[in-house]
Amino acid sequence: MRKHLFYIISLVVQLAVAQNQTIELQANWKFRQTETKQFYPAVVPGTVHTDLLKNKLIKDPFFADNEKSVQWVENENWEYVGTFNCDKATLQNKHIELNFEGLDTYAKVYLNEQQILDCNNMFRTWNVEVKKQLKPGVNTLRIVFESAVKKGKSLAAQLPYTLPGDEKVFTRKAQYQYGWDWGPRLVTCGIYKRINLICWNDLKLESVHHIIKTLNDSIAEIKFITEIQSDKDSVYTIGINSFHSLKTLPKLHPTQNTSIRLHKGLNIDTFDYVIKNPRLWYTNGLGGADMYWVNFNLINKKETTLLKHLNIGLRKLELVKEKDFFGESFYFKLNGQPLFIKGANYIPQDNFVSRVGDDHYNKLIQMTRESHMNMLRVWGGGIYEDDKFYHLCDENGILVWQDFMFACAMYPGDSAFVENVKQEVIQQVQRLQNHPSIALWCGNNESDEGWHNWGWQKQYHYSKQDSSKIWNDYKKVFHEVIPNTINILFPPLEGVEGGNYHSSSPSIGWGRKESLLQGDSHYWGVWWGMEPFDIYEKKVGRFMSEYGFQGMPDLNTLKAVCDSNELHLNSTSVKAHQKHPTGYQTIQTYLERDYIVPTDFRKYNYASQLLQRDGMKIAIEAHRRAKPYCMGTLYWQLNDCWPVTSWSAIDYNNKPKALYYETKKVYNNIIISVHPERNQYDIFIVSDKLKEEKAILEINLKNMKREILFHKRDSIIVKANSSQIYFTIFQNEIEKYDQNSIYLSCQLKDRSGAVIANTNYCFVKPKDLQLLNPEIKTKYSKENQSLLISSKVFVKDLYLYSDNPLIEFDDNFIDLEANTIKEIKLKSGFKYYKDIKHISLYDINNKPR
Ligand code: BMA
Repeated sequence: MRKHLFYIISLVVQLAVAQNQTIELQANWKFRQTETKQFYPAVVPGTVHTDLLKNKLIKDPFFADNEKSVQWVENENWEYVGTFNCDKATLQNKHIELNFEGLDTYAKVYLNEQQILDCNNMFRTWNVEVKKQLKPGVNTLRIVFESAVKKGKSLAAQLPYTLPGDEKVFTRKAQYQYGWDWGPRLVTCGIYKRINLICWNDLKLESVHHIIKTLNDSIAEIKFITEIQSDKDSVYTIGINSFHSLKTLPKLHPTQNTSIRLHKGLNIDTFDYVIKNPRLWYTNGLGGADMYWVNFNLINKKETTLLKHLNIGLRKLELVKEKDFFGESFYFKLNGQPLFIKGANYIPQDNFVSRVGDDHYNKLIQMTRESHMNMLRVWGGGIYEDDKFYHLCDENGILVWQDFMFACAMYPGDSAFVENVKQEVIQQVQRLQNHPSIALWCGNNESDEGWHNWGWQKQYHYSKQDSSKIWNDYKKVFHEVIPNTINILFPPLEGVEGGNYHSSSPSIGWGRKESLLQGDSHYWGVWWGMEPFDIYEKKVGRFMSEYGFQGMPDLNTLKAVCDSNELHLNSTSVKAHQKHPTGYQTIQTYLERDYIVPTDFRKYNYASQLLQRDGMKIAIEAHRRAKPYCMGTLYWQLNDCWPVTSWSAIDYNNKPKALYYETKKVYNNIIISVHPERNQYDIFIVSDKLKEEKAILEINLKNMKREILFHKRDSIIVKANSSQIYFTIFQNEIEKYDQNSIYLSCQLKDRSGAVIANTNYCFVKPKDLQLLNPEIKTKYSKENQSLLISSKVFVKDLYLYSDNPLIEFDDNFIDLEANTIKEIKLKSGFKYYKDIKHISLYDINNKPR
């Protein structure tokens, strides 16, 4: 049946070809540095750096410290020339447009030597009518990119003061390209997205967006708003139909036809559409992310032409900001129910985003789903992501907190800049608002916090007038232009509290106590403030949108960018792949607090990942336990844009770090969390489920040989959407034993005995644990493509690894209980199982070298 549906859709698409056609422009591209003679072949979409690399004109900027040697590229201007054929049939169309999905950034575009465009914003798309300039046969497109760094500097020089963020803030371009504390400085340029040729005759549907007017179990009333370009005054019939995307049996909802009168030019029309008994869209972990496929058809007697196809999800999402006893709440309600947010901050997947393909998006969003996240925050120093990203988030029930692309700086407020931002906002909001995943629009990352807390006024010697001008410019962009533009496009709905715009993240800087009482918080006392991990237990705000700690990437990822003799902490290459000014020292200081610090590089890498995991586990559990005071946790950061030691859970090659495996556990719908209080340990169970659950709680105090020193077993009911203490064990019970060689094992089981949640809690720091020699036994099961691992004693943090990067595990950095068998599946690379090796905490505590 599914196949059948695709036939219907593709038939409609074929008919559509007669009317409207969008074809990716296929041209032969070459490029050169302006004012030089030699052209080289180029790849579009692409960037100047990737083209220079392909032509062996620069070294790989990701390898060793090559980044330094390519800095000259940003100061040059670059020219791209593409030739393409245009046949007579194409030229017969009444309208032919060139559509540039993305040009980075200052670009003058010439078609057959006539200038057709002057672009200044990487985040906008550009459409030009080119029927007049096109000719039959060979046509030439020439695009000249001016150095964004030079242009930014010249704009900066026109102001009487320096803006924090320097030249980058004048250019609407991904800010991380200028270097970040996890990314290299690679200020690139180029045709980084597709160029399309759009041909049409009578009418063209420019955009469709929708507003859900009513939504309940029996009815969804939707208002579609269309923008249609018409070539003449005429009357048409538009038919809307939809399919529910049930995996097995798509259900067709009947077509609803409306007759409309179009005038020559741009027409804005609205269409009401009703779906009976709708299936609502829910986030990952709470039910299906049900979607509807909606078609807009042009109907005349002879044929039906598809004008537009879109996927929508039916959900009601509210951001609830309500004054309360403590301050002000900040949480989301999904379809009427408070929703605890679990996720991470997302940055671009590469410094050269044209290299990020469908497989990268698929893999990363799959990993996001598998780790039980229900939100990603697309951080403001990167890019508005590709459509593919949002489609995957829709389908997987991952909400998106979407920052506008401004970060950690102050921006100009002149009319040209503000108008440019306004056009960017219109385009991006229109492009993305249809996605059910879009939860929130946020003005910027940490600009408000920076202005109020980072001492810029002193650092840049601002006069009173400078200060008020800069702050007024800020307010113009983030308090007026952006929210007003969103409101015009999508007026807030009746019955939905709050808006879906938040001017800056965090609401208040982490140094101020109010930051934990209202709004969203970035807590950086750990890492930037060097505070111990335990402080996370106290510093819990209403919605924790950033906090984090660094860990090294998978060793194979580092090996791929370092010569083998460089694999040590003092090497140029390893240092080059750390962008925080005191990054390695900070890791070292925290390591010394909790671990015996290994000198062997692999063990150091392993320990750094454990350390990062420990910190995040403490933070996440504290946030979840504090529900409903705290209603969200997004750690910094999900991923990387190059191979680097950073705060990420998943490295540049999509290899999971210890933190990623922990996320799979600690973001589960139900978790057990042990919380030390003065003379006792409280056992919390946190549930994000919408229904209560009967379960059995088992608490066992064990020694390293799994002998049980204390035992408790209780039938309990885990309350829906709750955090509660279910048991307390007192210090005097623990003190009977040597605390270095015991651990508390807590398990929650369902009635059949299957484990729903479990955790092991140690009473001393990892460096003080007295572990026994594990003598690990491993069996390989060909049938299950898995490893069966066992040991006679408790094994802490067993890490399986291989020099072969093809091998991937479904779990790792695990605790192995004595005399039990743990099965670890190989997600890929099983045939190389013989290459698998392991280390565990024992190897660090007992053989530190
Ligand atoms: C956060 C982010 C980034 C930065 C990270 C780590 O505040 O917004 O600017 O990379 O801290 O320092």
